[in-house]
Amino acid sequence: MSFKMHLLTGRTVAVILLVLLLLGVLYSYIWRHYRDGIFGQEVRPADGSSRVDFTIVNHWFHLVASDYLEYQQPSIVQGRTDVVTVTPWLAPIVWEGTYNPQLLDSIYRPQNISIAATVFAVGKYTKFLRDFLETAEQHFFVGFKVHVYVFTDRPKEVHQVKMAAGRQLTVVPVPGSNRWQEISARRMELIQTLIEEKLQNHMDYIFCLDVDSKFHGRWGTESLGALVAVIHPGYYKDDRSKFPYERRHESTAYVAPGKGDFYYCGGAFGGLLQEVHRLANTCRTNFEADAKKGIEAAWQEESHLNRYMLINKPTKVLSPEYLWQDFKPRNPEVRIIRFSGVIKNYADIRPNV
Ligand code: 48C
Repeated sequence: MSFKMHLLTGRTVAVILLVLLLLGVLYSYIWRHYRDGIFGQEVRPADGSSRVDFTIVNHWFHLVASDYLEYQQPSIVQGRTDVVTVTPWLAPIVWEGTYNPQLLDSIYRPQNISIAATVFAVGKYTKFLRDFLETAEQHFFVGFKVHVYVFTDRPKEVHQVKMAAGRQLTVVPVPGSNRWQEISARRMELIQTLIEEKLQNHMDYIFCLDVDSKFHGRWGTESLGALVAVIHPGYYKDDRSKFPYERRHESTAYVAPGKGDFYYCGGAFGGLLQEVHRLANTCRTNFEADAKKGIEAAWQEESHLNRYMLINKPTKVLSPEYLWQDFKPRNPEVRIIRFSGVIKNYADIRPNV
């Protein structure tokens, strides 16, 4: 074979070897990446045996209790018999006396979690901010990193509340409106945008709360979950046929007769950022679709939230302790009122301009 032929064959062999080498590198990269997945890393101890060490990436999967805490032995045969504490889809229903606050705080404190809270005070509703903010400092996730976002068209009227270390407040200016329905409904869009533009990758949880309310008792780590709903104090003993759902099937918030789990309130909901983002985005999209057809659901975004939660079951349900109404006498099963809507003189706060 001529010298030229030898050269050609040599080059061909070299190219084939190079391609094989690259394929080998690519294959091992893909295999390693695939094998590690999102929940665990393959750890190869010195002896070469392979052990998969699952590193839990989500803190709410992994509840590590501290060793030092002494607490009363829990029981699975003795507990509250006057209320139901779990839903048919096995989500906890949080009532006083069904959990240990110190144990929960000792689990969550080392995880350094952060909680955002949104509150809207548009128009004359700024008058509720002082009590809302002052009582939040006393009861809402005390001892944890909290960032309150106040949406208002009157930034100068936001009460300057003294906040503990690790807690802060940001005022978000928004345009006013002379329709309270519009203000209430617009919250979903503003929550969605806030999560997209400011909160994602910075905060872990978010709770969205009505401003015309005050805290009276602990609201803390017992309320944490992926998607958290609060049962409305006005309907928690009623048959679902009495729930004020949107009943026009033209509306995207429609709930058919004979359907429904619990009636949830629009004035308090929360959960992991990505879950609340999905809820807010869905409610906003559906609200806008209705508006295009000239439909406004019976109770605005609360109707859309109830439709959403009927399909996307909440992973934790808070009892009416978490949003009562001051004008209602306290029922015996409500051992503590944690957060409650204040009595309002609508002449004072409407119209809104
Ligand atoms: O900020 C206002 N201004 C209004 O004029 C009307 C409603 N709102 C916000 O929307 C407040 O944050 C209210 O808490 C919320 C709607 N909820 C209520 O009006 C009663 N809690 C049902």
